[in-house]
This record gives sequence, C-alpha cells and structure tokens, in this order.
Amino acid sequence: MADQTQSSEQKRPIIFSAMQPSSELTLGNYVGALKHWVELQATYDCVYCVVDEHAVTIHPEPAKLRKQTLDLAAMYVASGIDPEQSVIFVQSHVPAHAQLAWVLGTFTPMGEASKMTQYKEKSDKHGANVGLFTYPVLQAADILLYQANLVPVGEDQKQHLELSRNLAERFNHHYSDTFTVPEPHIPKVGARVMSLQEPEKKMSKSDENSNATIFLADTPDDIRRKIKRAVTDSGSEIRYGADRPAIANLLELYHIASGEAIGAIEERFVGKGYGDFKAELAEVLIAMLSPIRERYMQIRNDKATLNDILKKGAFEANRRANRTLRKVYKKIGLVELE
Ligand code: ATP
Ligand code: LTN
Repeated sequence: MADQTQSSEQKRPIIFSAMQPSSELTLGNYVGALKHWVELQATYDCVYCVVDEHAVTIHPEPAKLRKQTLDLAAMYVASGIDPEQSVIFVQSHVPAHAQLAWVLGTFTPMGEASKMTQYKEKSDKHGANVGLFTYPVLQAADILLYQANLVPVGEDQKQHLELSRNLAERFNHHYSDTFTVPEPHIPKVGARVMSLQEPEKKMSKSDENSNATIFLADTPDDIRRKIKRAVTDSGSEIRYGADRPAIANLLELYHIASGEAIGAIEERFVGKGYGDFKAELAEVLIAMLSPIRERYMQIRNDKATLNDILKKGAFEANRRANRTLRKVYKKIGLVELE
C-alpha cells in the first residue's frame, strides 16, 4: 500500500490548492473551486490545504478561526475530497511553509511585491501590515514546497501565481533546478456563480443581503426560499442570453446541478413561467447539495475522525515539504547537522 502511494505520487502530475478559513463556504466556492478539486483527483496527485496562517493576516477572532479551520477541512471531505487518495491538511501543522516563505522573501524584489493588487485592496480595508504585504510569498511557499505542476485557482489569483512562477524560476536559475514551475489552472467561463440578488456581481460569502448567497450548509428550505426570491429579468421567457444576466445565472446553476444541457432546459420550459422553473431549480440544487450537507454534519460532529484525517494529512505534507525545504537549505548554504 505504501509502495503504491509512492509510485502513483511519482507518476501523476501534482496539484496544489488552498482556501482560507475566513468564513462559511458558498455555492460559488463549491462550483468554482471544490467541485473541480474533487474531479481532479481522478487524474492528479492532489494536495489540498486550509491556509490558516494566511487567514491571521487580518486577525480573526481566535475561537472563530479555530472553528472555521475545522469547518473548512470537514467541507473539503464532505464535498468529495478523499483523504485516502489526496492529502488534506492545515498549513500551520507544516512549519516548512513559514520557513520557505522566509527564504523566498529574500528573492522577492520590493517592487514586485508592491504590485500585488490583493494587498492594496486588503490593506485599504484592514490596514497595512507586513504579513499582508508578504502574503503572496507565503502562497508561493505553499505551492513550491509540493513541487506542484498545476494550481487550480480563480481568475483573481493569477497575479499571485505569476509571482510563484517567477520565484521558482529565479531560484532555479540562481542555484540549480529545485522547484517545479507551477501553471495556474483557471476554470472556464461559467464557473462564476453570480449573486441571486444582483446578478452582475459574483456570489460572495461576505454579501450583506442574506438572500444573495446560497451557503453549502443551507437547509433545503433555505435553498427553496432563496431561489424563490432570486431576481429575474424583464419578460417571462426562460431563455439564456447576455442581455438576461439573472436568468442566465439561474440556467447555469440548473445545468451544473443537473448535468442537463442549457438548450434542453430552455426547451422543456417553453411556455412555462419563472415559478415552475425556480421550483425545479431549487430541487436540483437540493439534490446536489443535500448529500454534501449531510456528510458535512456527520464529519464535523465526529471530532476523532476529523482529527485523524488532519493528522495523517499533516504527516504526509510534512514528509513532502521537508524534502523540498532540506534541498533549499542545502543550496543556499545553511549547515545541516550530522
Ligand atoms: P469573498 O466572497 O469574501 O470575496 P470568496 O468567496 O471569493 O471571498 P475566496 O477564498 O477568495 O472566497 O475563494 C475561494 C475559491 O472559491 C477561489 O478559488 C474562488 O475562485 C472560488 N469562488 C469564490 N466565489 C466564487 C463564485 N461566485 N463563483 C465561482 N467561484 C468562486
Ligand atoms: N490566496 C488564495 C488562497 C491561497 C492559495 C494558496 C490558493 C493561499 N495559498 C496556494 C492556491 C494555492 C485566495 O485568497 N483564494
């Protein structure tokens, strides 16, 4: 068994991705990220992390951070990430992330770090600190430690990925081949779930309007209520079009949840109204999300199993990460004791 893991790890290309435990997950996080992460397990050697050290850059309440870290890990498993097949772990359980980030920081020109747009947005909102400034360097350490070939992320993370690539290339060039240069893996259009209340905005966990966002932990009744209240476009046709952003978003959700082609859905609803369409949409969404919610509640309430999953993940992640870190330390001239 151990040999099998070893050889598949060598053969299959490596995926690394992560989310911050900064709040409850939404349907957008599932459709735009987790669902892909689950599918990628069939082809890749996957490493999925809960980045709690990134989350502390804005000083969340400690009890809340602890809870949300375990919530997110449980949601990974509930969504279908298989701890027997993929590595699931918490960033702070692997000291090598902070250790490599230190080294990579010395290869990051001030000018390059200053260009990061997420830093500018976050420091406007939360006040600037050095941790927020070096956030993308820690992100590069996350990725490079595992020799990831591909990193599935949203469009907004492209700039951070570019920094990770530059750092890998710079280090490899300065010393010798050490890091795999990672490629971003950005889902195709359609993987952007829009708000149910303002369809020109993406669905976001931080939306103030509670009807705008479906959370993965929502009950079937919550989902029915939110879909019923979702805004629609003028006219009454169930037709996809760029001029009809609200209904286009709902049709895409129907397509994602049921697997039925958008054209076929449109045809079935010719002559029917929004009411019928929304009632069916709520049911297909419930069919997709209910098993996740049930598994989530089961795993989240089974502290011992969740702890074991994260312990096993931390063990494997430390093994892989330390292999890379040792190489780096050796190349830059740090003394290794006999
Ligand atoms: P916020 O709502 O506070 O802006 P967020 O929900 O975008 O945060 P992130 O931690 O930035 O949360 O995103 C985690 C992952 O989920 C990213 O890969 C991101 O691309 C994806 N994601 C988030 N919202 C959506 C959405 N509405 N549609 C598709 N993918 C999404
Ligand atoms: N910055 C990312 C979260 C993140 C990440 C990573 C994503 C931290 N480290 C490594 C991919 C790979 C975000 O805000 N979504």
